[in-house]
Amino acid sequence: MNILILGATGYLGWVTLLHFTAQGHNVLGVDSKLKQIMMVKEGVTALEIEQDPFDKIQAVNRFYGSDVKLIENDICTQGILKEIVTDFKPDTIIDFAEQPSAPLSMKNEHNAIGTIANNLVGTLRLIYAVKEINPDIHIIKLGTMGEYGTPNIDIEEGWLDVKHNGRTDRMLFPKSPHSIYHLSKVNDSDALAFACRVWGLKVTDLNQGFVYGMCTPETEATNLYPRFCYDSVFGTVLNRFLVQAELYYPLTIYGTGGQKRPMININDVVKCIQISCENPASAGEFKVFNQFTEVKSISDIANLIERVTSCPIENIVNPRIESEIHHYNPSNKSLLDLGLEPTILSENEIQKMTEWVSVRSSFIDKNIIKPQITWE
Ligand code: USQ
Repeated sequence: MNILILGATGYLGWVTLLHFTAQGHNVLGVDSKLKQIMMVKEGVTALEIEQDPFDKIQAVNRFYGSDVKLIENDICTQGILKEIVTDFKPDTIIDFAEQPSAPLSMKNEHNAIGTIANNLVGTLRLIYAVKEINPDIHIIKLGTMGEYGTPNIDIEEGWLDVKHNGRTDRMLFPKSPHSIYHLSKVNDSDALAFACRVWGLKVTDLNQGFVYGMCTPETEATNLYPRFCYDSVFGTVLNRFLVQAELYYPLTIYGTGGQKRPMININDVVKCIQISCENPASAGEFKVFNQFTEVKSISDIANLIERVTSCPIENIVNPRIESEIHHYNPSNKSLLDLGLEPTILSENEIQKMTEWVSVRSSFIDKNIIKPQITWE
């Protein structure tokens, strides 16, 4: 297959690029370097020195004997994506190319508007490129479980059967995001569902839980790992805790830690994307998979890490506005039915990840751990 990956040098784009390259697919990556630019602006670094992405791609091609190419450009710019899609002729486009941080989106008006604009414009460029050049292309879009928020009913996969005044319909599941970033993903989903409904595009929207880890068979084989963020702006909670444990910095539970979140190991992300590629949506279908493997409260996660590392825990004032006591029962049946075998967060898995972090401990910057951005 010809697979086009947007946001190819990011945390998830990178492992996806490696995975499909290892399988012998024809892969093209596009990345605007937005994340690196935002990290510099926020004064944060990842857990390794940022390698030049073109050098990393060369290393991939040497390792696999492949011919992966990387284009450094912004898909939000008019015409760019149409040109790429015309030349490369993808069968599938996997889109990770977004501003990914909830805290950054809540920092101020400028960042809120920047997040909504960047994410929605990129999605619209993608929709128009596919619609005008080849509507048969399967779009796989990375969405988030955070689109649903924490409703007081069980969360279905994208759609809800509704009975109202004696009539029934199948409607998009109501969304209640708790950050501008998550709201931007709701906008993306709405735009993509519209494109399926009105123009017959084929879309799979992957509503993903927070991701943790760094190891996939391909990152280990090539020793080419994704960018691993642990700061309070771009790091996801479990990755942050792993680095905090290395420092013996009390694990920063926001609030009581009673908030329950869906989560997924990075290795399972790659498996889910593969399953989605192999089971494309049909023309006009807006398919939604809830992409997570486990649900845990933040306290449960911290307690597990404390057991393995003996790092203490601290409940700090929650910088976010979110429920800390709530019902949470989302379905993830579709991917399991299609053969996903979940990696479970075990003490062994934590041990293995902390060893990976430990080797890179000289890169840790203690000053970027404490949250600075609040939802107020
Ligand atoms: N949290 C802590 N301590 C920390 C960091 C976070 O208790 O040091 C808590 C937060 O309050 C939140 C939860 O952990 O309740 C998750 O926070 P996060 O920063 O790991 O994730 P979040 O900003 O909610 O969003 C992330 C990714 C996003 C992904 C989403 C899935 O940035 O791309 O889609 O996780 S979901 O959690 O379902 O929204």
